[in-house]
Amino acid sequence: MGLDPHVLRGDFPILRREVNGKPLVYFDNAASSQKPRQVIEAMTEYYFNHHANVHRGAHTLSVEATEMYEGVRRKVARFLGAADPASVIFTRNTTEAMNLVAHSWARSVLEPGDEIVVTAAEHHANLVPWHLLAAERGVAVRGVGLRPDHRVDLDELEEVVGERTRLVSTWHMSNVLGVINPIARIAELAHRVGALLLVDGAQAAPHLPVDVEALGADFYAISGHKMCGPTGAGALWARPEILREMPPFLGGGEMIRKVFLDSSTYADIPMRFEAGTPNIAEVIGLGAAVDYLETIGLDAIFEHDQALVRYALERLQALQGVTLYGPEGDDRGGILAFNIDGIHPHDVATALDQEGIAVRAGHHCAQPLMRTLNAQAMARASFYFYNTEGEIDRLVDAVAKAREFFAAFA
Ligand code: C6P
Repeated sequence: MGLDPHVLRGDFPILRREVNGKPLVYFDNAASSQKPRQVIEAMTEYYFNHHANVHRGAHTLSVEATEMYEGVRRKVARFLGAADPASVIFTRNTTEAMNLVAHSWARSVLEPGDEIVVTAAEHHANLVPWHLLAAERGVAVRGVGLRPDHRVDLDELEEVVGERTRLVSTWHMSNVLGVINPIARIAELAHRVGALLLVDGAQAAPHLPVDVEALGADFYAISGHKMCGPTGAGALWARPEILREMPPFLGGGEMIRKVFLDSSTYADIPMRFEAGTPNIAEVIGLGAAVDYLETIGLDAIFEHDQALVRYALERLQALQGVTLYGPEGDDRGGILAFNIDGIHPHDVATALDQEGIAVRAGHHCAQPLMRTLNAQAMARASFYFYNTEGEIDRLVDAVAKAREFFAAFA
C-alpha cells in the first residue's frame, strides 16, 4: 500500500510555514527530519503528567516514567528486529553510539597492528572515533574505495579484509550518495575472518525496514532525530553476548552493582551503559516516532522515497550543467547530492532558500568522500514521506533559475 504525503503532512505543523514568502519545501531530512504532532504531544503529555527520574524511585511517578522509558526500549528492539530489549542502549545519537563502541569494545579488545576497515564514503562519526583510537592504541584504519558507479568496491573490500581486521564499520545508507550498502554481504566478509561489523544506520533506519539479525550486524547505531523523533535520543544495538563482555563507557549513577571507596562493580546490560539521568522525555518522543513510522509502514516509506529520488534524478538530469552523485537503481534511497557548474553549493543553497526550499550544502561531514569525487562541496536534497513530486518540481525550477542567475555573472 502506498502512502499519501498530502494527508501525512497534516501531522507536521512546521510544514505549513512559509520561508521567504514561499511555502516551505523541507528537503534537509538527512540532516534532521521534522516532527509530527504525535511525537511532540507524547513528550508534552509525559512532562504534564508523568515526569520523575527513572529506575530510582518507589513512588508512582517514577514507576510510570520507568515503565514508559523501558517500553521504548522494547519498541526500539522490535523496530530493529532484535529479540532482546537489553541489547538496546539509549544514546544521544549515532555519533555517541559509535563512540561507545570505540571507547568500550574497541579499547578493551584491540591491540597494536589490529585493523579497522571503513569505506571512502563514511560520515566523520565513523572515522574520527577510530582515528582517536589509532593514536592511542596503534591500530590502523584502512579505507576501501568506490567503484565508478559510486557503490563500494566489494572486490577491494574482500582484499582488504584480512587476518588483522577486527572490525568492519560502514554505513547502511550513505548520507551523500543515497546508496544502500549490501550489509549482509559485508557481514559475511567480516565474519569470515572473525571480525565484527558495525553498521552506521543513521540514514537507513528512518527510511527502510531494518532487521539486524537478517543483516548479520554485530552493532547497529541510529539517531532518533532523523526518524521523526526529538534530538537527544538515539540508540546502539549490539549482540547481547558482545555487550555483556564490554566494560562501561561512562561511570556514575545507575550503571553500578556495588560501589566501595576504592572500587566498583557494574550492572548488567543495558544499565551498564546508561550512566546518569538519561534523556527521558526524548526517549519517550523516540518511542512515539517509532509508533508513527510503523503505522505508515517502513516499506511504504522506502517506496515513496525511491519514487521521489527517481523523479528528481530524471528531472535534474535533463538540466545542463548539473552534476548528480550516486548510482541509479533499487539500492538507492531518497538522498540526492548535486552540483551546478560554476556555482558554489553554498550559493546554490542560498538561492534555493530564497525560493523557500531547504537543502544542505557543504562537505556533509564526509571530507574523504568529497576528495574521492573531486568535489570541494555539494548541495544535497534529501526526501521523506511528507515530500511530494510537486515540491521536486519547485526544486528543479529553482535550480534552473539559479543557474540562469549566476550565468549572468560568469
Ligand atoms: N548526518 C547529515 O546532514 P548524529 O549527528 O550523531 O545524529 O548522526 C551522525 C551521522 C552518522 N552517520 C551518518 C551516515 C550520518 O548521516 C550522520 C548525520 C547529518 O548528513 C548531519 S552531519
